Amino acid sequence: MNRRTFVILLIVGLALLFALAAGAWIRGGQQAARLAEAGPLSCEMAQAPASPHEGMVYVPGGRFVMGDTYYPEERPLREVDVEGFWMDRTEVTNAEFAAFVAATGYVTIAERPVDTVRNPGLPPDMQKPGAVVFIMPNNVDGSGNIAQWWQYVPGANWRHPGGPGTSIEGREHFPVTAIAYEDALAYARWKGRALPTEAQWEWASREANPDAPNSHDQPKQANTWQGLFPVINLAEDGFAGIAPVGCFAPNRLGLYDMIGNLWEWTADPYAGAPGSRVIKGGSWLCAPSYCVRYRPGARQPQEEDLATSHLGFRTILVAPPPS
Ligand SMILES: [Ca+2]
Ligand SMILES: [Ca+2]
Repeated sequence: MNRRTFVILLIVGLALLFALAAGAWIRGGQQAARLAEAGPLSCEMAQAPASPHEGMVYVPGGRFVMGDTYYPEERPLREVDVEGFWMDRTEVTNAEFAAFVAATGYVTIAERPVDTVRNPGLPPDMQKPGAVVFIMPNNVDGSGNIAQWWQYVPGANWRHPGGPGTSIEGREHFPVTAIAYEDALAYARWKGRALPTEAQWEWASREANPDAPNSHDQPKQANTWQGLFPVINLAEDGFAGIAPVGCFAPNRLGLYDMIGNLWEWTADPYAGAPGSRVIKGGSWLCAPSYCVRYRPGARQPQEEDLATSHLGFRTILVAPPPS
């Protein structure tokens, strides 16, 4: 083979490879889009165990090693004691949050006028009520700038999770999103409950078992992101977006979606990030290529007053164990 033939073959080979990759990319995108539109509106969950506290399961107390070693913010590993408590089986749903709003007339942070005195210098869009929404980009520039896939959308809130023109009609069994910390707290108090501390949340996610396996692998039984985040969403777990609650197997305590689907608020302030709380569990946007936070020990700060489309919550109740 002479040099010219080699170059021609090389070019043809590269072109073929490119075409195959582009084809896979487009097919992946098409499949993800179809799944997002055609996914189930609810999932069959195991019969709820008899419980004196509706929708909750008991998490026995114990001592465990809290934290992890994958990202710096998970350290140090430390021994922690947790008393027993009750916890919602699932993330709080749109239907549950709607019942709270119907009963109280509560208006969420994302629906209220923005306090431009307390937050001077905001760009015009952010001076309007709204929430931060994930919008899948066609490509990214490799800078890691999250503004390429997160956008502040005026008019986005729990009733219109993607902004004006979107709704939660038919999505009663989906977890509520666009919920700021104060909103989650208001719901919990209305129910006579509380938000979990980070330790309570992590212990429950570890199945109240100090020896629970602590894999860093992407879990199979959770709604996370397969493919190159944020441009290729293969949705191999069946969900290209948020899933209804309870679509994946529960953990041994009977808790669903403790890992993945939506991040969840905890009551703990995030040290070093004033005005932020710890969120736990990772979300449908966590991928091996980005955000390996589909683990009990993973954590992230979140501004209390910023509603986003990958964050929800569940409540707890400190009460005697089942008899
Ligand atoms: Ca998924
Ligand atoms: Ca979750």
